[in-house]
Amino acid sequence: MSDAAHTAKMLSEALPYLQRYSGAVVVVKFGGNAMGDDAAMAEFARDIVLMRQVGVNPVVVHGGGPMINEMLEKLGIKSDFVRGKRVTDKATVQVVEMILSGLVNKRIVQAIMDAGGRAVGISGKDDDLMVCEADDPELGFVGRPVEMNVQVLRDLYNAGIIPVVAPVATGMADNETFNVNGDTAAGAIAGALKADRLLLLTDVAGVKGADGTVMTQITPEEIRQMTASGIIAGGMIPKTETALKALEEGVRAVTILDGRVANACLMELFTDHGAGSQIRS
Ligand code: X2W
Repeated sequence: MSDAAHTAKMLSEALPYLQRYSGAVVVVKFGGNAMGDDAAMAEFARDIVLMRQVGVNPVVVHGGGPMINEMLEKLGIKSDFVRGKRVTDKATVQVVEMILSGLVNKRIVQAIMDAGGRAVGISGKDDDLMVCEADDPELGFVGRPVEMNVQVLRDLYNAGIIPVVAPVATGMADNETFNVNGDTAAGAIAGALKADRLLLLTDVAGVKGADGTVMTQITPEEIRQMTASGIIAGGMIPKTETALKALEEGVRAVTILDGRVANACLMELFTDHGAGSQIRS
């Protein structure tokens, strides 16, 4: 088959998926480990703009852990993680906000604009999108979302603008800033929007079962059993916990997938094969 015929066939095969997701709200968590170089960033942005072009309402929520680490190191600030979350003191939270709301957020906004889309970068502070309490006294200024005000996101996507959200939030008291785990923030936003899909883009292929291969479909019950038996461990735990919570809050399906794979989001939404591990009841 010629290249042109192949491309036309692919587009034709995508029709049922394009129809299914027209008007859908898809929250995409773009983790720092999935970001890669400028070419990978440009490709991610193209996928997001394509989603928007075919009538999906994408909402991007990003991380940036490795970029925060790099700046903390430059500044000589030591940083520890407890149960997958960064212990965050006053000096650290300032660096987190600078890097996430500044550097990383604007890099993604710029990439989406370069791909021909419209994007506006905000953080959980803007319009009180995500109001937090301290998650755990041991972690300092790490926030747990307690109040979500997602109308600003609807206003943006209804106007044709792709929201890009940094996981930094306001506290209940004045002048508090919280560092929120990116997966937690994406799950809370997807739950509050009752999104059709939450895609968690990371640097592993998905959730591995007892035999070490990636499971393509998993139920919440299987996740609970695999966590209890230690098959799901380490950095995967915050992701699967986020997935279960988002499903409870009304998200239809959550997929954990490798964001470094070319066109990961498109493969997941618009092909028979999908990508990564999809969790749904
Ligand atoms: C994260 C926020 C960034 C993040 C941090 O300080 O690294 C907490 O751990 P990735 O790239 O998605 O890991 N916050 C509380 O989640 O980045």
